[in-house]
Amino acid sequence: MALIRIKKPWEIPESHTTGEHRYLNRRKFLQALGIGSIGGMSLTRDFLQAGAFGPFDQSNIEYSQYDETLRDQISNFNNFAEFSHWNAEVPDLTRSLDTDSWPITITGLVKKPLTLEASELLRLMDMEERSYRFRCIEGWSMVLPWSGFPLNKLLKLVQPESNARYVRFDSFHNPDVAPSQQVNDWYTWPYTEALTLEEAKNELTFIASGLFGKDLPKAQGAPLRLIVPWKYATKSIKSITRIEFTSKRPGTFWEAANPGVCDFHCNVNPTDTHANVPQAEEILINTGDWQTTLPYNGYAEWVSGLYT
Ligand SMILES: Nc1nc2c(c(=O)[nH]1)N[C@H]1C(S)=C(S)[C@@H](COP(=O)(O)O)O[C@H]1N2
Ligand SMILES: [Mo]
Repeated sequence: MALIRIKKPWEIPESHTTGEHRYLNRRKFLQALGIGSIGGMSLTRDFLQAGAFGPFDQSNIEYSQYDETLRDQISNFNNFAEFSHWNAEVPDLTRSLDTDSWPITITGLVKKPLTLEASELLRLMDMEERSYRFRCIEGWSMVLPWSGFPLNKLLKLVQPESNARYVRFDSFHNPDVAPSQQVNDWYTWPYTEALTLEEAKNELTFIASGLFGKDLPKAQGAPLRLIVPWKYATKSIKSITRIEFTSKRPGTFWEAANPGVCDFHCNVNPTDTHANVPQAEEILINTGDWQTTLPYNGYAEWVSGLYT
């Protein structure tokens, strides 16, 4: 498939991209910066204690008490509730997820519903690479080079009906593979997210199949995930199995699990406080600098019109 490089006004210079090595070691970086013991860590801890991500064992977040080896393991750190609340465990646990054969259903209020393998869908699309800011509600951010295609291209393929107003995305439900789906019965599985149709059509809204020029790691949402750069990373649902066009607003995973985490839109907003975490600043993983969080994560010019 062709990889097209198109310069867009919202593009971030290459030099600002978070390096792969540094990205993979983001937890270690936070520790090296002293964040593991003082500022950011307590910020994270307060946040977690506020129950933002649901009930779990608090002892799991005391990274600093573990030895170097374990800290190295922690360096792979991904939020993936299906596998573990301990983000460090996620990369290992995702190994048993079979992403080779991955049917995706696109259904609901569309003229041309589709069910096909993720790999077949990718063959239908021209691939692009896009560096976007990625900002979690926990207060970390990075600039990551995703590859994939704009969701808008898929919309053109399936042709939403005139009464379609929302797009719902479901992740997988497979308790045999995902341990939290066996035990965390306070959650409603699958992890599900949604956008308005207008948000889905925005040129920034992206379906990613790769990162740093390689296939997405399983812990990162292989084979296909959503990337919505002006919203908190929570909205960027991983390992999509189903996309449904609806007339009524779908509920989302976090609205059901803990409404304090995010509202439906979950747009990056520096004036918000989410679950006791003020959102005015963020730590940039590759430099360790704190920087001011921008409205809509810096993409206001291209998306604020959606909300007027
Ligand atoms: N299916 C699924 N998608 C998900 C999540 C999840 O738990 N399950 N977590 C979200 C949250 S809160 C974040 S911060 C990002 C983390 O993405 P990363 O591991 O690629 O950094 O994925 C989002 N997508
Ligand atoms: Mo997150």
